[in-house]
Amino acid sequence: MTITYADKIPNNVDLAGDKGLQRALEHWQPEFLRWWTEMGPEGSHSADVYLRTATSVHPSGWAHFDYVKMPEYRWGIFLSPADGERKINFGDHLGEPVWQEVPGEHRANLRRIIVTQGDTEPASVEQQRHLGLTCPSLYDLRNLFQVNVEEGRHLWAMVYLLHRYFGRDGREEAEALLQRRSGDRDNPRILGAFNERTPDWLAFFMFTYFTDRDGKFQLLALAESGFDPLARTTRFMLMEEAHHMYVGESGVGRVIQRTCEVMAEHKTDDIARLRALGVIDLPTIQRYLNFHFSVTIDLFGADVSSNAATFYSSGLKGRCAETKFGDDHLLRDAVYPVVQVIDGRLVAGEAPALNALNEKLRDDYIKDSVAGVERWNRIIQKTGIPFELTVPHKAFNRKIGPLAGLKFAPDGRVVSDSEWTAKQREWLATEEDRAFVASLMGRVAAPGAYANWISPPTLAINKQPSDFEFVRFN
Ligand code: BYC
Ligand code: FE
Ligand code: FE
Repeated sequence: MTITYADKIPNNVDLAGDKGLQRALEHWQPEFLRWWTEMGPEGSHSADVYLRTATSVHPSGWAHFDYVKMPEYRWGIFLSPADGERKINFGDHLGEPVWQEVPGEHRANLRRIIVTQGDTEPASVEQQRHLGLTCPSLYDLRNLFQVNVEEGRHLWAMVYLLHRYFGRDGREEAEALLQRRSGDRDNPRILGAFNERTPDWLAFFMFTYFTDRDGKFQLLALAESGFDPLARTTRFMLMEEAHHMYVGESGVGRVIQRTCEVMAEHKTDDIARLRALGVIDLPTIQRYLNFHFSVTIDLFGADVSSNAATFYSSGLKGRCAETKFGDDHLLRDAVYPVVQVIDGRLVAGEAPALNALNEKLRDDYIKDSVAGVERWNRIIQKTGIPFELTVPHKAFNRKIGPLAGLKFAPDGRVVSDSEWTAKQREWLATEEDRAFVASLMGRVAAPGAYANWISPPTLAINKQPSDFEFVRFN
């Protein structure tokens, strides 16, 4: 299970033992680097960045920290250790040994899941590529770059599976992953949220809090897969994912902290005044939150989905923490609550649990998201400011599933088109909000200095002081 760093492509899958595969991946590697040079973080290529690199796949001590030029980052293929006894824990193949090769009858679905997962990784790097130019500190810049290189590695993780297990069409899909572009009209990324812009740092922190958390839950579901190489690769990805969500949660928390300090100091909640003082008012933070939350919960797919049922029954994608459920793991007779719209009203309904697995995962996700928002509220409470952030109702601003196209307030009330038009500006970040936030985004790149709109961090990276030179420009 040790990682071979002597190879051109670092790995713990004995790549050297499969010359054909090694050659194919070594052919893809320069294409990946071309993509990174063109679409990776702008203006970053010659900087030395204090990054962590995986040195072992074991939960303890897998990271090594050092200065790296990002194009020289050792992207590689790391799978969590195999468990020789592992059985399929759900669906029609329940109790059978996990698959080490792709079962023919599930090949197309498996490839589609891997491609969809893989597509989000470079998409997020593309979405974030301009942010380095407006970093609020070297600490934050380094965190952005860390997230970016690891999303690049997540792409490698999926490309390995495509090359190793899907032959020629896998190689073609791996190439297409470098050709689609976030937001491109002709060749966009596959899922909606990955074609939105991430134009400023508040959007970045919201994205890593909310959207990387979709990554966590999808990866948890794939970590249950009966296709063992997918389960093992997603298990290792989850270890990297934790840091991405931390960047988001602490980032938004520091923005809130700073705003509340200025509110308390100047005894004001006047938005114009706070904006003039150079901090982001809490209602604007709420509108950003509403946007990122609603766009992200769309990523779980339709509430009732025959695809989801098929993925589960065929053993490809489980529930988050599948083995913790005390039920039959077949779900043939079970039901699950879903919301329905009847005569323009939201009504509690029910669907076969097998078909409602997207909704189940979305609900798991919502619970996890709400917990962090509560932690943000505690930051506000501690400063004595009477304001509470809330997570909108899951019907709000949906574009996928039966709620799409209907109009709901953040509290879940059905609203008329005219009320939506009148209130939308209170509910979702407006062009004006975004222009204001953009106006704060100057570049702060001296060690130990922080932009006025964000508090310094409270936790160190690898025990380094907060005025550490996390990025050295050359
Ligand atoms: N946008 O039956 P349904 C991450 C399509 S994030 C556009 O409900 P299904 C990361 C759908 O494809 C984790 N289209 O779909 C985070 C289908 O199309 P067709 C990413 C959408 O298949 C931050 C149709 O609508 N991983 O890692 O049950 C930074 C019917 O829908 C969307 C995964 O997603 C959408 N939002 O569910 C970096 C895991 N939603 O067949 C990285 C793999 C649905 O009609 N993916 N559609 O043409 C899956 O498991 C499933 O594809 C989904 C969709 C859960 C996403
Ligand atoms: Fe990722
Ligand atoms: Fe991530």
